[in-house]
Amino acid sequence: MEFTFSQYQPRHLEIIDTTLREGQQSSLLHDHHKYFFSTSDKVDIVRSLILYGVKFIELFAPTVSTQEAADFSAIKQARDELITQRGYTFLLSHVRCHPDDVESAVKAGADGLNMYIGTSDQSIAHKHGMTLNQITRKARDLIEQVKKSYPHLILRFSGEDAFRTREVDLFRVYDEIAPLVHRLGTPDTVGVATPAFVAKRIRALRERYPDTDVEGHFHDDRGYATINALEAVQNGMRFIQTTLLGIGERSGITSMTAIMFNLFVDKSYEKLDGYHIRGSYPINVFMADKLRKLVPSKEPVSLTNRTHAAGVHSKAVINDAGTYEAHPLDQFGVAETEVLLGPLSGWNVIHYFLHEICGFDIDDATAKAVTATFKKKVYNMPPGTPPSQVLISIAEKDFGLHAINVPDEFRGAVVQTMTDTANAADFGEISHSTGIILRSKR
Ligand code: HCA
Ligand code: CU
Repeated sequence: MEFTFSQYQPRHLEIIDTTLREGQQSSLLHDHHKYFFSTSDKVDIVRSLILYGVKFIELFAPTVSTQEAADFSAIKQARDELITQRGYTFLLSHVRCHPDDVESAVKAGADGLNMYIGTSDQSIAHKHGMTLNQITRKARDLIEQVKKSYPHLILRFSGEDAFRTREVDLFRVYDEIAPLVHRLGTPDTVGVATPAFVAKRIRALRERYPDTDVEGHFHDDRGYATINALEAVQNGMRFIQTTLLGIGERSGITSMTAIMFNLFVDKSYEKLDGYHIRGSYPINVFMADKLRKLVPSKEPVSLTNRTHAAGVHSKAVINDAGTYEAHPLDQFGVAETEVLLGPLSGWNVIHYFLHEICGFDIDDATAKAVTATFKKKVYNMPPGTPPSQVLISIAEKDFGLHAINVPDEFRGAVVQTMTDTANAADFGEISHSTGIILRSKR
């Protein structure tokens, strides 16, 4: 049976993931000589997002390349396989207001179209040269045509560079388009918006178009992608575009788990309805692994925020983790039991643990070899042995790894606690040759 958007009751917050569209425009893919995600990477990413609870996934228009067109059907199949388990997930195609893009998306089986045309002076002068009247007419004619031919599609229209578009200009275009679409986008294409500006703009749009949802997409050029998204959501924006780890063009956009985490801290629990927040750190590690990098230290849902290096801090943390950990990161899966070390750990996690946390001098190839040994031994661990202890022993005894020299004042320091209860009896302390102590759940 066909499922349509009209049967769907949107939640308080709907994440529109654009890791495979905006995210693929990230220079990180080039830095890591990867350039694009493989088909199986894409399928894995889509599956993870669906299991996390995301219901809207944005993809490129199939006209972008033959590879993107081919991948669309692989992604669609992965989506279909999860319908029974997780419900329906809508695949949206990011299209220019151009019939070729629209036709290709419809043919590929997209559930909706995310259409856009630049509306700022900069877009008008340097991108397409159309006047606001021409933009409006072009978008309106195409959308009316699309609605007639494909009434089931979910439609969104964005004035690209909306935050450098004067409010009167945006209204002039949106007044005509709003009655025709489900959502109006407000992309901060070049990352100029401030939280106060976002609040004002979103309130104005909500007031003028009370029957049309607004959608956000905030670039991080000023480091405001998280706070701007939060401000928008708190001012009535229901749909927000994010990517895993916030990857995207230049410094990227809002990270999915960063906004989820902040909503939790702000007690906006109703907005987290239907999302598997405990899967937040696992999905970040998974994405980092796909990018051949570590979860960035600036990512709120990261192990870094549970890592304590300074001796005085560590001492306090031993007494009570709350001294330097104000936030419930364990609820977001930053806990050893969720992700860190076990038979399913990838070599990236093992590398992260041994290099970043234990301070071992270890390269990628050795990390892969250690991982293989660990996976064999971890199944034979006696109950109650922390996996970290097994791993450290493999690194030191089987591979002869040496720790980077740790200055005396930090020896005896606790670098990490991954504790999610206050019961000290649950915790073990592991020392290794660096003289640093890890404190983790037994
Ligand atoms: C782009 C620009 C875009 C579009 C966002 C949107 C932006 O790369 O095409 O469609 O709402 O930041 O404006 O990502
Ligand atoms: Cu963008």
